[in-house]
Amino acid sequence: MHALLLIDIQNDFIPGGALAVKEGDQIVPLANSLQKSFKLIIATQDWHPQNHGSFAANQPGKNIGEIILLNGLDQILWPVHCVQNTPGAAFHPNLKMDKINRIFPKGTDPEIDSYSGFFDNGHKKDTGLAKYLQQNEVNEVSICGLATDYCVKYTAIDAANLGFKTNVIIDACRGVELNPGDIEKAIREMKETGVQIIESSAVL
Ligand code: VGL
Ligand code: ZN
Repeated sequence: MHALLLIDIQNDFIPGGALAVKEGDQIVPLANSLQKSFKLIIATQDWHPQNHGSFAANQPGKNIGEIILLNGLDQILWPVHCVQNTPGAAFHPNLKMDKINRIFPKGTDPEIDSYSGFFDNGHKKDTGLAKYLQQNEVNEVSICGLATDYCVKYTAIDAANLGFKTNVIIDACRGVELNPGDIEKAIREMKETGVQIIESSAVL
């Protein structure tokens, strides 16, 4: 079984949102068309409590973009985003939802961030996604969504390391690019882990 993973296609990552990814909205039509090629479709949802430690607003004297230690792990401080049950955390209104089999929330523990759809950033707790894929006899995953250099990258690297044949549909992803070159670097790191970088035309 080959599953499609839609990563964090949420309002806060779309232009106008709290942590807007440039051209983030442009992937939505592709994410919808891609669904026609898959029988198993999974979405991840960044789903933070208001007091999440990755929010600069919760770290007195610290600014967005600064790196702090959060429970022993380097943590980039982000604007308040994807707070549970707020419009920013909702999926993009044009994202086709009726064929999505399961949604995996992540980033729910205020003490640790979770870029990957599989594990938190310390690899201490898992979301249940790996088990769900195994139960559905998935051996291959194709990944698209937001953001290339964070949640897409970490999800893809975990998938490859878990033994899934892993593809990232790169034209159906957009990145944050906090520093110039971050997207290229993410692509390099994914390739080094055995992730295949493909175009949607190879699937559609
Ligand atoms: C993400 C930063 C913080 C992402 C989530 O979805 O790539 N990036 N939280
Ligand atoms: Zn987040």
